[in-house]
Amino acid sequence: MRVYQFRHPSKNVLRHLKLLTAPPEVVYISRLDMKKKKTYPGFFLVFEGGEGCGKSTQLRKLAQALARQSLPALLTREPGGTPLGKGIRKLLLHAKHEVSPEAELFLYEADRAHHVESVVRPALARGQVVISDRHADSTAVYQGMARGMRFADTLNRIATSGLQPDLVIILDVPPEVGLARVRGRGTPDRLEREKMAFHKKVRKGFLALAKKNSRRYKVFDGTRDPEDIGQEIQRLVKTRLERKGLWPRH
Ligand code: ATM
Repeated sequence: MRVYQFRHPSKNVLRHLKLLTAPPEVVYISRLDMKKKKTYPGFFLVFEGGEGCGKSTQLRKLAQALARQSLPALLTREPGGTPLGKGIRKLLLHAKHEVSPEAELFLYEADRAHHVESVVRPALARGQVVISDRHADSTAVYQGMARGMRFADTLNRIATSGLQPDLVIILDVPPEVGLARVRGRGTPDRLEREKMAFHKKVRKGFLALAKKNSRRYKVFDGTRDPEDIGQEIQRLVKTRLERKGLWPRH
């Protein structure tokens, strides 16, 4: 059994408990991001953005371009990248009943924990390129920044066990534009039905993340011609894969 605790206990506390070192079954959240970080030979790429930003189109284009270079990528998504996740996705997006903000946060993290452990980490360990339609930054933004759930980042660190994407591509569109695109697709899901103010916070949240780390996050204007965006994304990804020795394929 693992026990999660925020900080490593001080020497005084350990002495008081008559322990020389901290019990091994305790996982310290403050240290989680050091665990296994960047030790995989694969490449983890994530697409993020608000509703109707064009993620699916760009993800497909990139996967096709990589396949042409004999570099097949593993395409996956959150929520819903595993059989368990598919059930969670249904609960989250199409529930007829109310979902409390806390339950919503835990369901996204449950999907993520299982997805990272059973799909993403094994593929990265095999040296594959993994492309995920959304990951932890969606929780940081939707549940953390837009809903105001203070523990979103902490729970993300538990669910991902410190795994961080090599590159996050954010497709940025004004919510008015994105929601108009989505409306044309049929019945809006639970999150698409949120107020405009919520969607504005989501957009602001993604841009704020990108500002903090300009190496990991790249923002593309999602209102531009999808062909042009696709070409730019392919160039960027090629450079990053070259740096990691994954392009060209040997
Ligand atoms: P997609 O439709 O892009 O797959 O995303 C599902 C929804 O789940 C999306 N909102 N809508 N509509 C964003 C939302 N979401 C979160 O709120 N938190 C998360 O952690 C993730 C992964 C998605």
